[in-house]
Amino acid sequence: MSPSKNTGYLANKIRIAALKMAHKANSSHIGSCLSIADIIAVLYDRILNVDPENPDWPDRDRFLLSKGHAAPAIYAALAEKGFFPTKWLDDYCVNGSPLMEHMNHKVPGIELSTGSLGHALSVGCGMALAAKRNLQNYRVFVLLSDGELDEGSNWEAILFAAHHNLDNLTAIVDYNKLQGFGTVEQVIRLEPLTDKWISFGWSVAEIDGHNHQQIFDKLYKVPLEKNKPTVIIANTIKGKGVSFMENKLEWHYKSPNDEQLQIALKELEQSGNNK
Ligand SMILES: Cc1ncc(C[n+]2csc(CCOP(=O)(O)OP(=O)(O)O)c2C)c(N)n1
Ligand SMILES: [Mg+2]
Repeated sequence: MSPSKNTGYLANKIRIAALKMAHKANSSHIGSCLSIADIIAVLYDRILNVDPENPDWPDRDRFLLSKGHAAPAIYAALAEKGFFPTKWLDDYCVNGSPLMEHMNHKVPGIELSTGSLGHALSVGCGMALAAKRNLQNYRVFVLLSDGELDEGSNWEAILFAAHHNLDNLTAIVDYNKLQGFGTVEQVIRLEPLTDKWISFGWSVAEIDGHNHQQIFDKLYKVPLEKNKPTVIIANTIKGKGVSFMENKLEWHYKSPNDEQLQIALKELEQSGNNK
């Protein structure tokens, strides 16, 4: 199996929409959105079993964005998949719009409001355990950031998931090696990250988080081992796809001005549907 030919197009759409939202709202976190655009495109293309016509369907897969500051990437994907009209994206961060700066569960297709880092993996554990106890077949996917792993609550959830054999739970770590105020290595080092998850009883795979085939190959096969939760450590580049934003700390908080937006859009248009 392969990802569909649509994922390159979808990832590009997500990047373009997120840039426009950040520019118009003068908001932060564009680097964080660009970092996960490829993972989100593959997830919403063929991995997540969700239905835009029936977003609360009880057996749907659950997707939680723990790094809720990257909400525009999810809003863009949901609009593109038909959960709500694309026009809503124009009102990102506008008073009264459901598209709040961080993830808002009142938006169709969003399971959990996030933005305060460190919470969604615990919620995901509860959802996964509930599925087991209620004999439901849905899966739970939680996308975490690397800086977020500094929060101790994650490590409680990591212990809990392994203890309860939650093989219907998959964590994905957006390992872009940058946080808000420095590199992960400078702030609190995570290495050896793979060994840490293994020692906590998880099944681990490491991938290039911008390679659609690699993202698909692992996500399509989860759980990677029976009775164990899975974590995919996705090596990524913060700001990926816009040359002057790639791997630059400042684009965690900065918003593109008119000229920067035009340059960024041009670059993305030229790269086009190339995955
Ligand atoms: C509990 C909590 N503390 C602090 C913040 C402020 N904050 C927003 S993003 C961020 C760090 C971003 O780095 P990382 O977690 O690696 O996310 P990335 O954008 O690189 O994916 C911080 C500290 C927050 N949202 N929640
Ligand atoms: Mg990071």
